[in-house]
Order: sequence, then structure tokens, then C-alpha cells
Amino acid sequence: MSKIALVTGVTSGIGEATALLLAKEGYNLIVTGRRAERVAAFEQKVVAEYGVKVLPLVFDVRSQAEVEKYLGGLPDEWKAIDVLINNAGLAVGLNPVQDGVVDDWERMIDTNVKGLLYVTRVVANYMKERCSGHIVNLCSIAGKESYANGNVYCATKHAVDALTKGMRIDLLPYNIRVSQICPGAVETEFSVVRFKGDQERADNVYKGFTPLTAMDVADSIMYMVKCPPHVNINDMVIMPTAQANSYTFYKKL
Ligand code: NDP
Ligand code: 8X3
Repeated sequence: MSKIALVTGVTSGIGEATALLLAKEGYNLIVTGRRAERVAAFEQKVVAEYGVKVLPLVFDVRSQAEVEKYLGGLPDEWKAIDVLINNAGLAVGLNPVQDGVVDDWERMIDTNVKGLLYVTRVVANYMKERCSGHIVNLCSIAGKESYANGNVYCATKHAVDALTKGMRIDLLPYNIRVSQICPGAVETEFSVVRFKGDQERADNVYKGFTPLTAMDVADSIMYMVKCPPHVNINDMVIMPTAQANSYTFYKKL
């Protein structure tokens, strides 16, 4: 029987790349995002290319009611989730804390921390019933070190780091693996979202060095997923060669 993976946020970037690699491995996929047309396009592409089954779901991970409705109410044949990729997330704004935009803060906290928790709560219970499963959280180098003006985004990813460690302990008796990956700069729609559609400012982030691609990160996630069942990668930090930590880059401009 084919395995099932649930990937949140497949409408772009790392989630899309990871879901594609999981489909290539033969996983049937539950995929999510808010942009319905992109979720539908992803489904069509994957079904045509890999012939796997896809359950497309359009909801906002910030809404516990929606998470409960869509994930809590999964049809029986989709409940045996083997792999959860907690990917949906974002940065909004880059301001010193004293100039912070409260709505930006709330979007980040509600998505990156509370959304991840809502999804995990439902799926961990499916996994607990079967004493089997693997949860991979998208953390960040921002979850290891704070950088100038990154205050709240960094705090949400530090929270993911703490939650990964806590989930690992709580889910240990149920044979559920818990991993996280902490990438440095990956060129996706991340910076366009952070700068609220300012494409030029987003492009500048990646000028003068070679950033990671979404596929680089997806390859590493697949390494963790494909480890033998007795092996759990707790944490993986992956950086562009030209980036040493969250604030030190070697750029040739
Ligand atoms: P993208 O902006 O390219 O993709 C983000 C994905 O998250 C989209 O599919 C988006 O879907 C989904 N998403 C965002 N908010 C919500 C929401 N409220 N409900 C449901 N889905 C949502 O960014 P990345 O691929 O780069 O980011 C993926 C993850 O990786 C994030 O958690 C990010 O913090 C993390 N990360 C990114 C790095 C980078 O440099 N790019 C580095 C380290 C970590 P939609 O808009 O359709 O809802
Ligand atoms: C995304 C990487 O360094 O821009 O998490 O915050 S960074």
C-alpha cells in the first residue's frame, strides 16, 4: 500500500518542491495552501507526472476551526498519514522592534507557531493510533540566532526549535519520529512576501551570492524521511556556501 504524506503550503517554494519529491517516491499526498488555483494546479501536475493520489485542501492554518474541519475530518482512507511536513510559514516585515507593525507580528505568530501547533495536534493523534509516523518541521537559521530587525520572525522560529524538541519527547513513546530543518537563505517567494510584494527589494536579498533553492532543501528533507525507521535526524542546518550564519554573508556585488 502506498504511503501518505501531508505537506502544508505547497503553492510555492520549499513545500511545493518537497511534495514533488514525495510524489516521485510514490507517496499519495494531502496538500494544502490558501491559494486555491495553485493548489489545484499542483494537484493536476502531480497526478499527470507521477500518477499518485492527491487530496487538495484549501484552508488557512491560522484558523483552528478550519484545521479541525479539513484535517480532523479527513476521509478514513487518508487518515493513515506517514509523513507530515509542517512547512506553511512566512516572514512579514523587517523592522526594529520599536517600529514593529502589530498586524505583521500577529500574522507570523499565528502562522508559524499556532498554525503549526493546530496541524500537529490533529495529525499526531492519527500517528499515535498507529504508533508510526514522521513529522518534519520547517525551522530556520532564524530559529538558532536572531538578526537585526528580524525580531518576531526569529522568535517564531526559536519557538519552532523549542516545539520540535518538545514534540520529540512527547511523541517518543509512540514511535513517531520528529525532525526539523533549519535553512539559511533560500530563494523562493519568501522575501516577496516579507516585503509585501516589493519584488526589487526581494531580489536584492539574493544578489551577489548563490542562495539555496527550494529543491536543495527538499532533497535534505527527503534524506531525513528516507532514513531507516530506527534513525531520527533531530536537527539539520543547511546554508548557502556563501552564508556563515544568519547575518554573515560573503557577497560579490
Ligand atoms: P514561500 O512563500 O515560497 O511559501 C510559503 C508557503 O506557505 C506557501 O505555499 C503559502 O501558501 C504557505 N502559507 C503561508 N501562510 C499560510 C497560511 N496562513 N495558511 C496556509 N498556508 C500558508 O516560502 P518558503 O517556501 O521559503 O517557506 C516555507 C517555509 O520555510 C516557511 O516556514 C519559512 O519560514 C521556512 N524557511 C524559509 C527560508 C527561506 O529563506 N526561504 C529559510 C528557512 C526557513 P498560500 O500563500 O497559498 O497560503
Ligand atoms: C528564512 C531565512 O535568514 O531570511 O528563515 O530569516 S532568514
